[in-house]
Amino acid sequence: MTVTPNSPSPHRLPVVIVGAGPAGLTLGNLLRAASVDCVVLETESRESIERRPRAGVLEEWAVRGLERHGLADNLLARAERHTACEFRFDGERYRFPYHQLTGRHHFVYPQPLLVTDLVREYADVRGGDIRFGVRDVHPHDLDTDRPSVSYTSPETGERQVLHCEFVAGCDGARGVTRAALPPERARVARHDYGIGWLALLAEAPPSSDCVLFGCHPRGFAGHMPRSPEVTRYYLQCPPGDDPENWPHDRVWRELRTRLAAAGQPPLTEGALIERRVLDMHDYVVEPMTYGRLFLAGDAAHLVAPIAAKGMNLALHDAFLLADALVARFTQGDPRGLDGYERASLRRVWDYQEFSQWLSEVYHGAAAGDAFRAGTTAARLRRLFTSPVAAAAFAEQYLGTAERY
Ligand code: RFL
Repeated sequence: MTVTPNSPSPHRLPVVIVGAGPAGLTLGNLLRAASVDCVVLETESRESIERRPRAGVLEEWAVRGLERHGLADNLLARAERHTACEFRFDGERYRFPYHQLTGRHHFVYPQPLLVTDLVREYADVRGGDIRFGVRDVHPHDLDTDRPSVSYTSPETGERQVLHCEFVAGCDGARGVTRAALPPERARVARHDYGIGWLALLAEAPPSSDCVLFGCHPRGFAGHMPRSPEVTRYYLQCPPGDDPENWPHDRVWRELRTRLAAAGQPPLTEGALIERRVLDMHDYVVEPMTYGRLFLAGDAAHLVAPIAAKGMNLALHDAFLLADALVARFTQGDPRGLDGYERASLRRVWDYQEFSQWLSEVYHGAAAGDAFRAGTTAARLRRLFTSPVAAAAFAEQYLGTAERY
């Protein structure tokens, strides 16, 4: 397909995309490929979004979706395939071979690498217009058929206005587009877990070939390989805890205790290059659409990193919204846009429910409640004694249900 470059000063753009994370960049690439003109606005610099460490686990359907649109060449060449995860509890290890059960696997590819690939493809290969470092972004007139987005240019300090037909709000959990929903129309369904996770990145090779979940009376610990040099770890901690309370020695002592399993070699330690506390919570904003505004990704729904689902949901929205906008612009067909929210939220709520379920598995042993500790242990045992329970878990963990 021939792709024309964006015109230098488009009069009325089909789409303005606010935010250059996985959702906004995937949407931008798909629109460019279908010759639907758009501009992406991003508050950070290119270097900053290409370095921001976050997710790493991608589900197979999401990778296949990127591949179908020519966006997965590097990913397929470099990502690791994960075929199992391991629970550690009562001092033993229990390997859960999900590939053996389902024929499916996870891809592990750090989010900064995916973002780097998507920016390069959008800006350098497909000639897309992306404006970094913009400030004070505001959407306007969303409930009319002539919306616009204004921002302050970092080069000139002047206000610029982009007139458009649709606005895609892909600006993440701290963006501005969600706030454009009138409060009387918006409902934010929120769930607080009442726990914190100390999220760590260690300059250390993984200590196992797979993801490890330590379900320990002192609290949850997680081990997530990211690359041969870097490993993500998590430690359950009080919500709002200060990362300064977690010096190097304390971190590694807790990780060793909570991830201990008979006969296993000690963890490979390394310098901690990221240390931040996440207050674990989920939310879903409804409606996800308002007039000419369509929210996508974390702007619309956040799922705590318990089950590694957030980036996958951001990509799911981008695929749906791109298909819907392309159908609207190329065939005048509005049905995709009309059904966008419903199609997105079915998977979103399913993943939210799974995260809640899995949270109890991770955190129940440390709840300080003998009853919850007992039911958590039963949940864990069931995964390794009941093939039906194992199959159901694998389907949810991998996001492979036939219908949502
Ligand atoms: P993003 O990635 O937050 O991108 C939003 C972009 O919008 C910009 N922005 C604005 N731009 C213009 N105007 C404004 N007013 C703006 N305000 C903000 C931001 O600078 C940013 O560039 O949202 P998106 O695209 O919806 O993608 C969501 C994912 O990033 C997120 O769900 C995942 O990172 C969640 N997540 C994980 N998801 C997975 O699927 N698998 C994982 O393994 C996984 N691990 C994680 C995670 C999130 C984590 N944190 C930090 C909460 C691990 C962690 C530690």
